[in-house]
Amino acid sequence: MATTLIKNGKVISTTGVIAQDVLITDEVVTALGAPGYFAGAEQGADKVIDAAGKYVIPGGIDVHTHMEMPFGGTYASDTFETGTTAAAWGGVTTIVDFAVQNTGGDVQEALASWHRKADGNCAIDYGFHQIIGGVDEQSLKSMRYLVDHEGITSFKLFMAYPGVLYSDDGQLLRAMQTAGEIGAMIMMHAENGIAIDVLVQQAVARGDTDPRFHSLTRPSPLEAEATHRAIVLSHVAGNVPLYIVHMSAGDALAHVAAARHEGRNVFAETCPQYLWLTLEETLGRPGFEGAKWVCSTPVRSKDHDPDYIGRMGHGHQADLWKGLRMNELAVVSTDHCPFCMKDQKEIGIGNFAQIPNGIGGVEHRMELIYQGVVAGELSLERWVETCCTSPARMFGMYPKKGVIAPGSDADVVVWDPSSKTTIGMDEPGRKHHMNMDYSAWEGWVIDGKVDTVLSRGKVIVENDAYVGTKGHGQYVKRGLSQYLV
Ligand code: DUC
Ligand code: ZN
Ligand code: ZN
Repeated sequence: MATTLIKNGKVISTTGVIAQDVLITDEVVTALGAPGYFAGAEQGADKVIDAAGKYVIPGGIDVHTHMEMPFGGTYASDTFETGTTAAAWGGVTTIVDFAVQNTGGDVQEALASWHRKADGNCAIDYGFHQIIGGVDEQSLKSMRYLVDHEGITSFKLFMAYPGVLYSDDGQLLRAMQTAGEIGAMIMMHAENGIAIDVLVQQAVARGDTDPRFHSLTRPSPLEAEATHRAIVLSHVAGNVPLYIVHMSAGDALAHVAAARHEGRNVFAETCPQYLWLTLEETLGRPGFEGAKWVCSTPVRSKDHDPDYIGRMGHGHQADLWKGLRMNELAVVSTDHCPFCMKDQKEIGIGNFAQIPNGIGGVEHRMELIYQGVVAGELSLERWVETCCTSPARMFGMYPKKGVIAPGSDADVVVWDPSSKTTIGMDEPGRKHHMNMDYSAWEGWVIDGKVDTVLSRGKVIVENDAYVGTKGHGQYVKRGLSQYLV
């Protein structure tokens, strides 16, 4: 029996910041006590972590990653080993990755192949959502099987990428009806892919091939329209739980806010790239450099689109931060889908439509959203809620994950608010552990730093070193969402 004591820290939960010591026995939290309460146990403890001046938070949970995903003619460059190790460096102790069924493929075989990629390779715990790339009798049957037997209770559908992962409205409705029968969550990539493909073809024909046209051919009204359509379909299917992924636009968010106001089971996530980055500063850089930030949904203009009448007279980012404060956006994930510039993003030189879509960020979410706390956009409690607790509740992992409480997995991060983190790889001292040849956040300086990370009671990051092991991470079978009335 191994005992770990974390003393003198301030424990942050969704409801407050409290000076408390945390006692861990083997893999679970066994008790929280007033400072000094466990002084008697300190002598016999196997490890004592002094968190004086630091915050103690539940391990981060990133519910949207794509390790080794085949996409855009190549593969996401992080393996489960490299990606989960980078996640650990960033204070993340659980990821939920997407197993992919392509059109015509078998769902259960797809899931088995994801298990093969992850099994024995992960530094931290992991679960899976299932992408349904082809809605038919067989895949609908498999959805039931996955809920009943595999601990997979959420299914992603695509309104974008016609001919690749796209489902039409009838297919979306059928999958939603099945989800309603089994209590599962539908996760939606909400962009009108049919209209986007027309705009892309027209732009390329005009010779508008620079990376910035990736965003300009996916205007926010087409995210808003798809979001609204998904909400209507989930309503018609019987108030089926719907979670819009990687929301980037204020006009799309307005539909989520309205549906939530009506009491529907509609939820959404956003990602750090939409909260902090703009089209002008990223995709709009000269030459091909903008390819680094090609992802979908796209990073948007600092102002609302020129022909969009801003609801509040400011840009998408302000709407998204406000949405996070108001719980219109419940979760921050990363949509971690890394590609190197060399040989991967470069596929799209001369044609933005060929650039593999994705940004790597699993390592930096906790840091970048903490920066929102420093900037006055969020409270400390809401930081923990959107990055740790709500992801666990939304996807059926609470209270095993997402909280520091007796009986919970001892997934804990000690966070140092008085240090700084400089993200990037171009200079010594900068932080970057993902398997990419660039950082989307090069040179960003964050007030705060991951100090120590424990995964199920085992220290995996301390003293600026990764001390975990490949294969420590276990598969997490998930229950139904705990966010429903
Ligand atoms: N968006 C991305 O940017 N990459 C992977 C899939 C997706 O929907
Ligand atoms: Zn998507
Ligand atoms: Zn994704």
